[in-house]
Amino acid sequence: MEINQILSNLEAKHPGENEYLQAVREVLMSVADVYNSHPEFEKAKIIERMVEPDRILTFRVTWVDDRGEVQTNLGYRVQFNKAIGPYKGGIRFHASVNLSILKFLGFEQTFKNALTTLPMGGAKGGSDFSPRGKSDAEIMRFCQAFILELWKNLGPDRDVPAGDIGVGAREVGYMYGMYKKLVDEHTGTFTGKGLDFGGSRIRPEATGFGALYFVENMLKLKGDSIKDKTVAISGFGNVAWGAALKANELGAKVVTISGPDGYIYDPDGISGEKVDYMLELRSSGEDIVEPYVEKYPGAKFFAGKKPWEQKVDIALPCATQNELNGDDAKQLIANGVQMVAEVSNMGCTPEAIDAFIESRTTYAPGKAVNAGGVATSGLEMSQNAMHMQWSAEEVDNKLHFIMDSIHEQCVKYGTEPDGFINYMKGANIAGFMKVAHAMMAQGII
Ligand code: 2IT
Repeated sequence: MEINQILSNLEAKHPGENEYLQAVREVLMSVADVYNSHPEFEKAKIIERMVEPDRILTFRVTWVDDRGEVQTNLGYRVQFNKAIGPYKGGIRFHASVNLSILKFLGFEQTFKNALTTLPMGGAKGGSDFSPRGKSDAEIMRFCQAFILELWKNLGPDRDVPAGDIGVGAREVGYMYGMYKKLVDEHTGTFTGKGLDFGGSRIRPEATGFGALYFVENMLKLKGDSIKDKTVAISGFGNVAWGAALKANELGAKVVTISGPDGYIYDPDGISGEKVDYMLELRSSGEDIVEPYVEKYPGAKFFAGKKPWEQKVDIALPCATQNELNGDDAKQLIANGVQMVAEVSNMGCTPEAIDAFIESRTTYAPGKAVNAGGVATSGLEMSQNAMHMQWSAEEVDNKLHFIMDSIHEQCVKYGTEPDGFINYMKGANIAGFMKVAHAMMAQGII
């Protein structure tokens, strides 16, 4: 069947699931030529099978808040594809969470995990529970209630969750604690655990570190380096923090971070204790960045705006899906941006990606750039299975090697006749080919 026909059938079947349809469209358009040159894929209906999750779990999560009121949220786990390994992917707690968002994330995760070189299938889960303003005790009760429903479907060789937006070490600790109480086995079925109970060194930093290793690779190929480049980062969570740390370490100057309330522009650079302060801002639980300017008066706060209006060399969206749109892209291009690397999942809208590719601005998608996070989760699984804990240096070296390899795969499949590297196409084709070959080898199941 024609790719366009598959897409319109999917739109008819899942109306209104915009994020999911957006993610699927991007991958299918990228792989259309390759797909059409492999009639055996079409015969086995590889695409029709790949775009639907293996299984979707939906459940009610009821818990009691600090005032004694009963609260009910929705919980989900989308087990998308296990052709190359056990289901693997994060859990998101955010008011915006719905099935479309988790299906897009699970779909992306499948290809991202394929790119990591490690044997992991794709999944994503979460809840519309908002951690904003919740007490520690409320977060714990919610995490426990969530796992009481989900635990039966998890396991070290079955489905291994981790963090995502709204889920960090604290939430993973509470979820893993309840999981372990129920199964009575210490098999490390979550990643992003605390260092004292099976967590991996460098996992908190890994998404940001990996992203900067990827950016270094892109610059190196252009005969350039990141030293003295100005960098705009959005977000101020775990991913933005790791990216800011590594960007500074490599000699770049980070000038922005952002939150739902607006963005901070700090012309002196966000480095040293200012990067540590991001963690403090985050742990306040208020989800705002404005207090930064009270602490560091040399910086400016722009209420309700996004950092993409600043003139920078490199833009790193690190917040959430579709956070950089066509107008933002045009503004960045007009200001002479040299490179845009998505660290958030699907951070750019299709219009933004088109604008970058048309103007031959180097752009790389989240599934390649941010894969260091889940790759290090894979390394945590290996350490748990071996009952070992590696040094930070050992994990970091492996992460670096994996990011170099992902970059290589993108260049292999994404180099266009004029020499421009279409990283989106490269990442999509490389990920697709691996999953498709694994599915072909395992028969019609
Ligand atoms: O989007 C992602 O890759 C993550 N949230 C991390 C997933 C993981 O299993 O570490």
